[in-house]
Amino acid sequence: MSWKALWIMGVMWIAVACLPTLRAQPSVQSATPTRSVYLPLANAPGDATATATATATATATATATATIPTPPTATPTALPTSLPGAAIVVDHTSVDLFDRIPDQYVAAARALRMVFMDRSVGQNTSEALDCLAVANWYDSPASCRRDYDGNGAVRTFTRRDYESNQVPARILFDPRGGAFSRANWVFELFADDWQKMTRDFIALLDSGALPGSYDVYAFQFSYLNVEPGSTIADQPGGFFADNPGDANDVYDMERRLARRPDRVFVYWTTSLARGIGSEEATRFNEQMRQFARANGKVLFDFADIEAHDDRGVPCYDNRDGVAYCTPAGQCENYPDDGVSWPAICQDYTTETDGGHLGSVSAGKIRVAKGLWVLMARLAGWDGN
Ligand SMILES: [Ca+2]
Ligand SMILES: [Ca+2]
Ligand SMILES: [Ca+2]
Repeated sequence: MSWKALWIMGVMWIAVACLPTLRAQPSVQSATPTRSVYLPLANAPGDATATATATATATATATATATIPTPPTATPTALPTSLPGAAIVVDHTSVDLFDRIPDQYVAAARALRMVFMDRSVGQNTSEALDCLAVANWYDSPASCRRDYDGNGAVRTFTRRDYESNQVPARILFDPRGGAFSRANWVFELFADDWQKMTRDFIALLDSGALPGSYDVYAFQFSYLNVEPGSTIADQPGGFFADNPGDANDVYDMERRLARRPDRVFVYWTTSLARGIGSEEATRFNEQMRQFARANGKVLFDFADIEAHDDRGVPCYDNRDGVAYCTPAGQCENYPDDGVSWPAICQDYTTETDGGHLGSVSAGKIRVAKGLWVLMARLAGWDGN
């Protein structure tokens, strides 16, 4: 499949995203699994030893660009380091490492060619990568410089605020003069119900469209894939169950990924919303973490970053007996349902039930920092 076809599919997915979420589930999911979910997988990519030819140099990338680049067409190169035999996990405790990435690993990370596929929150993530790619903090788009003031309103901070040290730390970053170019990191829209996403991603692997010339690749299930009623975490039947038949679970995906040990597939936990916060989201993301640990996978724990504020305090769903009103005056005041499911912090979105990251900046800045930490680790940084 060509990238043009992929782009057209992305447009179609946008259209699909506007339709009601599909709930119908294939009957095959009630069948008994033949393998339990957390067994280490044989022949996983993480077991392979990479034949590394390091070509990641500081000269490999241009200065920051605000537009999504066209996919690289250069000859593939191997990753500059051996693939990790043990899991690399980037979660909310990793975000502050962003400031400690050595310059040489910033350069190596930006030379890696990466593609991630996702729904609307992925677009937010892509925009957040653009935030970090500026030469000066105050040059970033306004959507990178917003935070709540003390009264629940949203304020855009400016160069004047920056120069008088009035900018909240959680929306600040040091762009090192434009070192964080994401020109080699491509975002593609990818959205549907979880079964079709799994099937479609496997089809992309089978056709050779992915990883293509990329070093690192990923897709994320969105919070709409883990809303109440989702079967994604079912045992049997869910993504981490060994379901009968092909192209319907992680085992089928892993068989394909194992054919490209010279590439890194990064698993992501889901995005979260104020209302999702759900049992399904919590179970799926916990399954993801256990799977990654048990199999030595690379995990970007997006949900964990979203569900902790910048001081590390966990955040839970909006059915909490706490009223919230958006700056535009739309309010929710759901009664406390007695259960606390991890959810995106209200600090990171102005939505009452959703979880988009553009209206206030702290969440998406933290996500983008975390992604840089992950890419630097893949580029060989030990994280210390
Ligand atoms: Ca299967
Ligand atoms: Ca509430
Ligand atoms: Ca609750």
